[in-house]
Formats: sequence, structure tokens, C-alpha cells
Amino acid sequence: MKAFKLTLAAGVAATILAAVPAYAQFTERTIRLSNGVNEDHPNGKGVEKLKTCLADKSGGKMKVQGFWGNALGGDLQATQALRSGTQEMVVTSSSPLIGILPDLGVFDLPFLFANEKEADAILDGKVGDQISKKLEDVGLINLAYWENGFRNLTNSRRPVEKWEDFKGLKVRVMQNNVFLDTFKNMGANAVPMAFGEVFTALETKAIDGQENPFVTIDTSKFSEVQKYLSVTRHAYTPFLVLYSKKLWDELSKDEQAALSECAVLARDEQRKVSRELSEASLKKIKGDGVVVNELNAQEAERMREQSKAVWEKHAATIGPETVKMMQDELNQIRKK
Ligand code: TK8
Repeated sequence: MKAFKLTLAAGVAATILAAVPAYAQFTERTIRLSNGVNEDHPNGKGVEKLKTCLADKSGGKMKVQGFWGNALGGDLQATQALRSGTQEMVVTSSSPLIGILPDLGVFDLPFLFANEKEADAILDGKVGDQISKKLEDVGLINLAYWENGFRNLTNSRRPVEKWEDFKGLKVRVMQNNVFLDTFKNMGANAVPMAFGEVFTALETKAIDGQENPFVTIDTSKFSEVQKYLSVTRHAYTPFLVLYSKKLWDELSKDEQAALSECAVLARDEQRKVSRELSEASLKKIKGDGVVVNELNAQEAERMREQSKAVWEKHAATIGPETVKMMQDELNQIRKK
């Protein structure tokens, strides 16, 4: 009886499949997705998840080709390619894109989030949604926020234990005015530079230092060219997972839904791996001979105080409503 029912069910399924071609709403396509980081960064696992999820949903028709280590150009360049419709996807830091959407600068404010939980709640909540809506108006579909993470300073000169130790250090910052002023305000000589140029600039001593999360410091091999790592956690930056609006509008509803769902599924994987790998990366960096120092609570607080001027200076350019929305939402989250 059971066997009979199964045969019957298979027969019905076969008839349906014959009537409607499988995955008719999907077109064979290869989506080019670029990354500034290398494939062993947690983004590698995120992109892997995205690939398998899309293959499942589209019957193998939607493929993703990942590019790593700035192979298709840096964050900003790749994002502009999306806007003009010559590339489908990029996983980019939000920071280099403030020229395209000033509101993104709200994520760059120093010492904004206390921990990952706050970051997730903001990015996956109202603030994240509002920013994504605004990105659409400038030709970019933001499918999800992945994690870049809490940023820490490395340099080749000395351990930074208090903000005065920044004085005179030549530090690469992202191409972003909030970061530029955060470091200038500490007394550093801040140099804006695209990520792809950082390793060589450190190696040739054109700059003394840079700042990034542990996983990026490790997977970009900065340990080879840096002596000190100071755990400053001065900012948390997200990754945007962007799709070209021009090319998005050519997709079927089913393809769009698949991409939206898969980018979020991949987000959970990417964040999980990012958090698991963070401590392991720090251990590796230590193992590579880099001298690591933590800030004591008092000095961390002084750094936070010193950075308040940057908030005041940049609220107007970021957009006062956006900054206020962020503060209100954070207050809500902190009350819970
Ligand atoms: C990689 C960058 C990088 C970022 C930076 O494309 O530029 O320092 O943190 O991870 O987005």
C-alpha cells in the first residue's frame, strides 16, 4: 500500500514537472561578486553559503563567481561598476562609499557599538533598513549586512596604550572623513588609502600602521609587516552585500527573492564564522611574533571621550536625522 502511494505521488509529480518546465522563472546566469579581502577571510564562507543556497533555489541556474583580493578593483571602484551595471555584486565596507551616500558615515562614528549584539540589532533593524532604502536611490540594492567587525590598530613603531601614543604615527585610514578625523583628533598623521595598497605601503614603510579587525589583519598577512597590535576597538564597520540596481531590475521576482533570502542565510553563516575566527586570528597574529597590548579601562574611556569631538563635527554631513535615529535606537536596545 505504501509503495503504491509513493508510486502514485511520483507519477503526479512527474506530470506536474512535465507540464511546467522546472525553474522556469530562473535564467542561467553567472553573478560576478568581488571582495577586497582574501578567500580565507570569513567572507569566503559567506560566499560559499550564498552559492549553495542559490544553486538549491534555482536548480543550479544561478551561479556565483567570487573574486578575491581586489581582483576586480577596490571597494569604491567595484561599487561604481555596480551603479553603471557592468558588475553584479560586491561585498564592500560601507566606509569608502560615503561620497555616494553620506548617511553611511553613521556607522563610522568612533566607539559607536559596545558589542556585536548591538551591531546586529542596529544593522538588522530600523537603521539598517533606512540606509538600505537610501542605497536603492543611488543605484544599489543592499541584500544584507555582513560583518567586518571591531577595528584595532597595528603599527611598526610602538604599542599604543593611551591616545597620546598615536601622536605622529602615520596611519592608513579608509577613504572616509570620519575615520580621517578620528585619527587626526588623536594626533596621528592619517593617510586615506584604498585597501589594496595597504600591504605594500606598510612593507615599504611609506606608512607606519593601519587599522582593521583581527580576521582581516591575519588573512591579509599584515603580521608580516607590522610589529605591534593594540586592541583599541575604536570602531565597528559592517560589510554591505550589494547588487547592481540596474541589473537587479532585469531579474525575475523569483530570482530576486532567491538572492534576498540567500544573502541573509549567508549573513548568519558569515557572522558566525567571523566571530569564531576572531580569537583564533588574534592567537595566530601573536604566534607570528606581533606584540599585542590591551587598553586598560581608564585609557579606553579617555579615548572615547577624546573622540566625542568627531561625532559633533560630522553629525551635520552624515545627516542629523540619521544620527538621531541611530542614537534613539541604541538607547532602546540598551534599555532592554
Ligand atoms: C576590503 C575592505 C577592508 C576594510 C578596509 O575590501 O579597507 O580597511 O576594512 O576590509 O573593505
